[in-house]
Amino acid sequence: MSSLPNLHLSQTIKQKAFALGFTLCGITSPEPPPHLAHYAQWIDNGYHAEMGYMASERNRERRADIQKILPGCKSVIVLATNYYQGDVAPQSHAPTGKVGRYAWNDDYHDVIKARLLDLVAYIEETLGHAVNQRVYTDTGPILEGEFAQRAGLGWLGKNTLLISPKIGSWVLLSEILLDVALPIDDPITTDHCGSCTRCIEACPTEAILEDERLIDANKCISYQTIEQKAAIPVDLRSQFEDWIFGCDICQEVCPWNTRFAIPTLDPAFLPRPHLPTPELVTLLEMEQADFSKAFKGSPIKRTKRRGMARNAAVALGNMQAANGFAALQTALQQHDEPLVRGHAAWALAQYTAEIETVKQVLQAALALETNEMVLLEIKNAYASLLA
Ligand code: B12
Ligand code: SF4
Ligand code: SF4
Repeated sequence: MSSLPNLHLSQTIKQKAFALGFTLCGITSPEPPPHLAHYAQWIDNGYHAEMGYMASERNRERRADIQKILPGCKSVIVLATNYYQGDVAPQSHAPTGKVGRYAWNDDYHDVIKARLLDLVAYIEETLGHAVNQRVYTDTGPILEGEFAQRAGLGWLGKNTLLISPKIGSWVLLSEILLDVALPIDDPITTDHCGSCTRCIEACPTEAILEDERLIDANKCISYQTIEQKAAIPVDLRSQFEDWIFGCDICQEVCPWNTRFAIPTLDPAFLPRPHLPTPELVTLLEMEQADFSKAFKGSPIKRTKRRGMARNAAVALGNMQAANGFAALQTALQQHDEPLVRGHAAWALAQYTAEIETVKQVLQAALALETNEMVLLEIKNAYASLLA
């Protein structure tokens, strides 16, 4: 089988990829990505926030040259998986938060990695020998968007995401680095964003830097609700609306999605019950055992119980949800995590219609609280009511 012409091999790899559930597949060379200067600028300006793994010397070198990941790499198979599920209405009358679409289902890292390994097994079977390879889906030191663009899957939009002219940007990227030379596909070199700036205008925190074509992660709701382990900066909280895990605004407004997104039929990407819009009070009050059970195998476990309770408190404050008030008051008095008590104080101060009650609640908490960080949050929340 090793005498198969490689053009035929690349076609059969693509057919197999589609059979395994991948939506798009292209092949590119392992040459360094051309926009490394943008990546360096992103790091140098601190736009990576606290994501130290994006800035380490070792990972910078590997992103600049994937031969450092797989010496002898001859081609890169780039795959995209459609996860668009169509619209899902909230399933509860209680106040609910919004979760980024990519996290409505089982953790895609597990789902896609298994499929990548199946594709590698197919390649080895077809060639009749083992290959040297690495598989990644958001898990490796690779500028995935650059390789996807070069493999002809789409272009990188002003929101910095890979947009396929066929189905838009609701896709997850993955790659197989291979020591087998394969014919490479033509890149998509046209910037189909044109004069559109909808994502930039819609981003509530102005995280999209138009001129640099980069995201400032410090300002991005996705970063703050998922990766941020400490307090969310006070000046950003009121702009999060009801987003509690990730953010899809810059994709929801993109005309390439409103026109071309196709709902997936892939069972692995269908939403878990109640996940697109979970109840905020439930999240705020969840004990560890319930959190672990509810989010087993879900991307949501990344933010941990305390991160999710923190995010739920912020969303309840932004909504000034009537039946959230008592839960926030209890959280301020009793939650075992100082992070959650502090954000509950901020959230209560957003209930401008209840200003006198909130003052009393905050004063009472001030008398009992011992944690320095929470005390500061309570004092700031109280001061904001006097302003
Ligand atoms: C770190 C990270 C984040 C950070 C920072 C995001 C960012 N844009 O930098 C945070 C936590 C904020 C984040 C959020 C999200 N992420 Co994220 N994230 C990543 C990760 C791990 C690295 C991204 C990166 O390298 N950033 C560094 C900067 C410098 O890169 P960049 O913004 O892409 O900029 C490049 C281009 O703009 C390019 N460039 C500039 N000018 C030009 C011109 C041309 C012509 C070209 C080709 C390139 C180019 O230069 C830069 C260097 O290559 C990737 C996985 C990976 N390994 O690539 C996933 C990834 C980008 N994320 C993904 C997703 C789904 C999301 C969210 C939608 C999740 C959510 N719902 O909340 C949001 C979207 C936010 C957004 N608009 O970017 C997907 C995107 C899929 C797609 N369609 O592109 C990826 C690819 C993961 C995956 N395997 O599918 N993410
Ligand atoms: S994910 Fe949300 S906060 Fe981040 S850049 Fe897009 S619209 Fe802005
Ligand atoms: S909203 Fe407009 S500018 Fe933003 S990524 Fe989509 S097409 Fe490009």
